[in-house]
Amino acid sequence: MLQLESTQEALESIKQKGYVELKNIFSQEKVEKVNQIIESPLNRPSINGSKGYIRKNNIRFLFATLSWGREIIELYTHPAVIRLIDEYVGEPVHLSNFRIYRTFPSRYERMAWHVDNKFEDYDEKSGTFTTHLALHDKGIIMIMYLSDVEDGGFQIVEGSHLWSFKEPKETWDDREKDFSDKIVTFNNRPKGTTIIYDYRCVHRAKPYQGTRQIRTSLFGQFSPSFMPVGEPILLNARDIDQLNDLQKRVLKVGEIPSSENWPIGEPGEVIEDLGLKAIRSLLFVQAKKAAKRLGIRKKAQ
Ligand SMILES: O=C(O)CCC(=O)C(=O)O
Ligand SMILES: [Fe+2]
Repeated sequence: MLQLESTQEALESIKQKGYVELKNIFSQEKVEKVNQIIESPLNRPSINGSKGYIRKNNIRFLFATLSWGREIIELYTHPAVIRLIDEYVGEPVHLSNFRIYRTFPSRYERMAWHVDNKFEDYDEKSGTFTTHLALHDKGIIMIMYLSDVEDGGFQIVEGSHLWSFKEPKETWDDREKDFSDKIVTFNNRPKGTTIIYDYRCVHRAKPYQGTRQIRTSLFGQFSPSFMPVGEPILLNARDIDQLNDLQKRVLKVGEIPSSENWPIGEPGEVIEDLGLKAIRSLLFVQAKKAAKRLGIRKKAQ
């Protein structure tokens, strides 16, 4: 558990370097429990009623992230971590964006250097998200590794929270040579490693390919009150009456979301994942219909 002394140290680290790395803030048992809960849904796509993952490029995102178990809510609302974030930001924060995701190595996909001091709007008609930068205020991102990470880890540009907001720029690949000597890489870390950073820091996930290593992580954006409420948080009724006041505040209970859950993937991506199963299912549905038409099979009620 994070104690006050280390809270002060952590605060100083975020102020000066833009980030702090925390180890063992959650018990291994809790991290393992979360891993058990998410394993099945991260192996079946969300499609036509099955609750699983949403796929975008080489990443699978857990559908309805906080609905799967109390342990996940607890990871997002650790009292000492929230106190640290509140203190850094200067006011009570709320969870505006969140995801649990599994990244697969890829030869083609790479995350750009970017900042996270932003929020999205969702347009129902076109089905598109629009991103807006929030340049002048502090907020925090927490990333926790849920798997051991050898390669493809988080990378951050030390001190970049002190200059990135001076330009209205979301992606920074074109400036890499200017900050390459300030890059810190979080590879070779055990599961449970947690990085907390000022969301104005320039950062990315290190591109990686060739190995079979899969990385599972948790992401949370904690924002001050001037930022919109953010994504809808879908909770299981089982967990609601156990929420304490701090959790209710962080999880924005009673507030109207300002966006949709990001991302919304192309149906084609999960159909590709299903492969032959998708074709078998399509043939099965067609055969059933034909059998009913021909009177070989009784119509379902
Ligand atoms: O997973 C990572 O290492 C970085 C993720 C990230 O920057 C993001 O999702 O905005
Ligand atoms: Fe990011």
